[in-house]
Amino acid sequence: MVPKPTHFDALIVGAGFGGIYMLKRLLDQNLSVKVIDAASSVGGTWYWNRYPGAMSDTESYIYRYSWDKEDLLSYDWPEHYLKQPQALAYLEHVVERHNLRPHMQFETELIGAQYNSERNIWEITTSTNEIFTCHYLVTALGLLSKQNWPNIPGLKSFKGELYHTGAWPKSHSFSNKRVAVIGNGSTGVQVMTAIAKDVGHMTSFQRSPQYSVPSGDGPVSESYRAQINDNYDAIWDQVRNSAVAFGFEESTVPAMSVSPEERRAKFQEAWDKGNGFRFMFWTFSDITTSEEANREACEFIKSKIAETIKDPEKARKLMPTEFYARRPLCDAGYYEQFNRENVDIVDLREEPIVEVTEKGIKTSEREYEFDVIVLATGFDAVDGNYTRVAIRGRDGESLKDHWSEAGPESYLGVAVSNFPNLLMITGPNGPFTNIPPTLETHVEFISDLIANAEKRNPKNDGQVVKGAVVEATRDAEKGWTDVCNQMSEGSLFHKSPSWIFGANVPGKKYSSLFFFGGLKEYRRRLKEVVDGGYVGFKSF
Ligand code: NA7
Repeated sequence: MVPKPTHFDALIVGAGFGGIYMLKRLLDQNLSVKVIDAASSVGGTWYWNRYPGAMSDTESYIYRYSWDKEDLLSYDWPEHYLKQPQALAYLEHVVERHNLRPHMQFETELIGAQYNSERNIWEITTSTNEIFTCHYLVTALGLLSKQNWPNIPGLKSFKGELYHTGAWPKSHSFSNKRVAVIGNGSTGVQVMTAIAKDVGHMTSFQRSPQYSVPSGDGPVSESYRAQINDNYDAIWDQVRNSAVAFGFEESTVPAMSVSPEERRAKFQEAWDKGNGFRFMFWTFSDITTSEEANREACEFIKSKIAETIKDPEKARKLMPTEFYARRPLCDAGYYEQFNRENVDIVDLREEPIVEVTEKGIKTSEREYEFDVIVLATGFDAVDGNYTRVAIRGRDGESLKDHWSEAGPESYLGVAVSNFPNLLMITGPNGPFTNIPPTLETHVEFISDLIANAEKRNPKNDGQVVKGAVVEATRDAEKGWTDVCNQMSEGSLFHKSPSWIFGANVPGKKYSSLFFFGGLKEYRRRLKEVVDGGYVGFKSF
C-alpha cells in the first residue's frame, strides 16, 4: 500500500550546522517544518567524522552560531580549536536549548525528490518508505559528505579492519596493530598525527606530499575569553566583512614588496601563531595568485619540513613539489610523527598501489601486511552530495542531467533553474570561505527569500498547494557560473588538482565548485540581489 504523504511547508535535509539554523529560522517564521537526516542524531559532518584527531581548523570562538548572544557569551570552549566531540556537543546543546529535536527525524535518508508542477510541491521519498510533500525543499547536505572510496582493485577482499574516515565506527582499538593510512589531505594529516603514538606500526601511503602548518592549538585563558566576549559584535562584523572569514584581517601587502628578511619574519610569525589559513591569507596578499609569492611560502614551509624530519629519506618523500594552493592544512605535530620508529611512509609516485589483498596492500615493489586500513581519501565534494540522489525538477529533469554538460551550476550557490522552491545551503558555487559564517549567510538569505515569497503568494493548504514559486532564471544561473569561473581562473588553486575543482574523483569534470570572491563580496552581491527585489529569481 502506498503510504499517505505527510505535508510540511518546508522539508530540510540534513541536521548539521546549516540544517539546525535553517530549522530555527523557518519555525520562527511560523512555517511547519521537518528535518530529516540519515544519521541517528544531529551533527552532520561532526556526527560522521569521528576519526581520532578530527578537529575544526577555525578558531573556537567563531566556530559557532552568531545569533544567540547569550549562548555565545556563556558556552564553554576550553581550547583554541574544537575537537570533534566538542563540536558535536555544541550542536547537540543548541538543538536542546532551542527545543528543535521534536522537529527532526533521524535514520531517514532522502531517496528521491520530485517537483510536482501542478500543485507546486515537492514529493519526497525516504529510506523509511514514508512519503513527505513540502512546498520548499531545503538541502543542508554539507560540502563534504559523500565519501570518496578509492577505486583500488581488491579493496573488498581485505580481511582486516577497513574504515573510511567519513564513516568512522563508534569505537575502535589500534593498539599493537599494523595500520595503513591512504590519503594525506587535512583528514589524513589529522588522523595520522593522532594515532601514530597508539598503534603498533603506521604506514602512510602518500600520493601527493602536502604543505601543513601548525594549528597553534592550546588552552584558552580566562583573559582571552573575556577579551573575545567584550568584542563579539566587532568580531562578527570583521568576519562578515573579510574575504576568508577566519577572524583575521587578510594582508594587503604583496610578498615581493618587502625584503627577504621581512618576508621570512612574517612567515615565521604566522607559523608561530598557527593556522594554515592565517599562513596563506594573513601573511601576504598574493600567495594564492602570484607564482613568485607562492614559491616563497613553499620554500619557507619546506625549510620547516627539512628541519623537523630527521630521516633524510622520509623528509624527501614528504617534501611537497606543487604550488601551495590547495585547502591549507593545519596540524598538531604531523611531520614530527615521522621521527617515530613505528611510522613509515610509502611514496605512491615511486611505488603505486597495485591492489589490496586479503593481508594488506601490494605496491609495484612489494606486499605490505596490515591489520587495519584507514581510507582518508576524502569526499566527492559539493555536487556529489546532490547527484547521488534523484532530485528531479520540472519535466523530470534530474540535477545530475542538469549539470552533466557544463558541470554543477547554480545561482548564488543557492538555487538552480528548472528546480522551483529547491533551496540549497552551500550548494555548488557558494563562497569558498569559513563554513559557519557562510552557512549563516545562506540560511538568512534563504529564510528571508521564503518569507518574502510567502508574503506575496499565499497558498491553499490541504490537497492543492500552489503558492509561491521561487526559481532562479537560467540567465541568472549562467551569469553566476561565469562569474565563478572567471574568479577561479586567476587563482593558483585552479592549477592544483584537489577536491575544490573535483579533481580527486576519477571521471569527475574539472570545474569551478566555488565563488572565490570572498565573503564580504559575496554578501555585497546578495544584498544587491535583495535590494533589487530578488534579481535573478522569477516571480519576484
Ligand atoms: P582530500 O583533501 O580530498 O584528501 C584525500 C587524500 O586521499 C589525498 O591525499 C589524496 O591524494 C588521497 N587519495 C585519494 N584517492 C586516492 C587513491 N586512489 N590512492 C591514493 N591516494 C588517494 O580529503 P580530506 O578528507 O583530507 O579533506 C577534505 C576536506 O574535508 C578538507 O578540506 C576539510 O575541509 C574537511 P591526492 O592529493 O589526490 O594525490
